[in-house]
Amino acid sequence: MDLLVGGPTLVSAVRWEPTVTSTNELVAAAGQAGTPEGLVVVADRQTAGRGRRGRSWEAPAGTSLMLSVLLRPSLPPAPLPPTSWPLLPLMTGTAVVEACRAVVPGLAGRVGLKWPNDLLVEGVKAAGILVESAGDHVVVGVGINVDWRGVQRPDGLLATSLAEAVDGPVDRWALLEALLVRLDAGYRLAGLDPGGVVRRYVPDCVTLGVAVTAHGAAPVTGTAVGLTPDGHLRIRDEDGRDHVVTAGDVEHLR
Ligand code: BT5
Repeated sequence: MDLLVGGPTLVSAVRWEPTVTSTNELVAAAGQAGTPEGLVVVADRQTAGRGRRGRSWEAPAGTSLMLSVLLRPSLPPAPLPPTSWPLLPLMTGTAVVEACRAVVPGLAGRVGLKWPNDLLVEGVKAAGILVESAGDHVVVGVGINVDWRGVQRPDGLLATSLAEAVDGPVDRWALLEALLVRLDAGYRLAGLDPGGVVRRYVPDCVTLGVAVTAHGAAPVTGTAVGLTPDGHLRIRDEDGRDHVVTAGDVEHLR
């Protein structure tokens, strides 16, 4: 189903699909084929949903909001040089947390972002973000567990959903609209003021001030003390030395 929307200016078309392999895969293919910026693909079910670093994203059919947006950040009206593209996951995280709070008021004060961009509700993951780029396009993928009440969840998965958190229904389509509006605004602001992406992200980042281990080639343990202007995580070890972590997985130790 294709429909045009007149609201957010970033969005050129929203395509809703019952089942796809991965919305990121579809939108990346559209990006390769020269589709203009602003295509949004939303799916009810993914058979090969992707997480970061080759991991998978799993969600029972019809219970989640799973979408990908095609961006061409080097083109006007929101020119964002490739050096600033790493800010896009943080910008997306801010849009996700703000949209969740706006549509589900009961979440206020209980949601936050684990660096770089997992949405946690009281410490448990409820949404993930996967930003992938190739050539001159970027695919922003978002998966939000909307209502998993009474639903058989994937084996062994520690996850929650927005509806479980507030013990009440959550409108998926209101959440989609709220998210697209905020992605649009965040993207435009990122083009105008890349430094503002990190400033807007910091208040929602629950990793800051926490004892963490960053798992990478050389694991680093210490306290997450801040972010660099590029959005990288600064960890201070027990000897008072600062380490800058640019990517990878961070474990909250308490
Ligand atoms: C992410 O990866 O969190 C990025 C997830 C992005 C998913 C969206 S859905 C729409 C778009 N199309 C795609 O194909 N992907 C994007 P990562 O940080 O690597 O987390 C993956 C890990 O989270 C998995 O290894 C599981 O442990 C866990 N996980 C998988 N599904 C989950 C879910 N629904 N809720 C919470 N945790 C989940």
